[in-house]
Amino acid sequence: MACKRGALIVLEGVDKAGKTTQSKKLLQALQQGGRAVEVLRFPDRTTTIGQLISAYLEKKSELEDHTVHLLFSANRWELVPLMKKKLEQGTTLIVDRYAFSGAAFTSAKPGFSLDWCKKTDEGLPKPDLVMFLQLSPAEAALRGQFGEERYETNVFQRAVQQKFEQLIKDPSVNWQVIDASKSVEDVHKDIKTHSINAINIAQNLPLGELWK
Ligand code: ADP
Ligand code: FDM
Repeated sequence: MACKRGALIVLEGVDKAGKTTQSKKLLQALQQGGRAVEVLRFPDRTTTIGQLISAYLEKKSELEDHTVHLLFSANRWELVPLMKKKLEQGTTLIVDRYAFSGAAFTSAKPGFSLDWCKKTDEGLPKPDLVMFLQLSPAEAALRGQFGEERYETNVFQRAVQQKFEQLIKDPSVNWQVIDASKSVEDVHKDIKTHSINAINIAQNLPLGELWK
């Protein structure tokens, strides 16, 4: 019998919403349940393209805005063969940021339409579930100062939040909005429930293409 495919599960949200914390907890919970599962994060700073992005985010280099958008997108496309292989082998992938961050962050810059920003990611493996960790800027501020990286400012993060709110309205994507202001354990419970549901549904469905 052919092996059932893994699910593609994405966590999105503004800075400090808890994506990294929850990715790790979901990984552990699914592993404990005996499932094959791995975490990926974008940008993947380990590749050659990822190193260019990392230097830009750390303000060690300057890149033209369209150029860096294309690099973020290329950084996802270069991982697609590996992602497809793992999903086909039955491994569920938990992804910390994906094309939605790509579109939300670039379109928060002046002169970029959301449509243009989405184009470069059209056709990527479509997530079976995208959980948006919803947290107000005021609550995010209580979780500590912003770091030193590019984009880590209140003004920019608010603009990004508005772009995410537009993206969430797209019914072609299985969005679930998660109240990220709850305790780590309570947020985890919500995320785990949605994820197990998505894994059960995805195993009998072909992998889709995003925004196509
Ligand atoms: P992100 O990856 O979205 O930027 P992190 O998971 O790194 O967010 O969390 C940012 C900070 O907030 C960390 O210090 C983390 O311990 C804390 N944090 C995460 N989730 C919660 C929560 N539900 N309640 C309070 N603090 C949290
Ligand atoms: N980011 C992330 C983008 O601008 N575009 C993208 O496609 C992706 C995946 O890079 F500010 C931004 C979002 C964030 C930064 O930071 C990556 P973390 O701390 O590695 O998530």
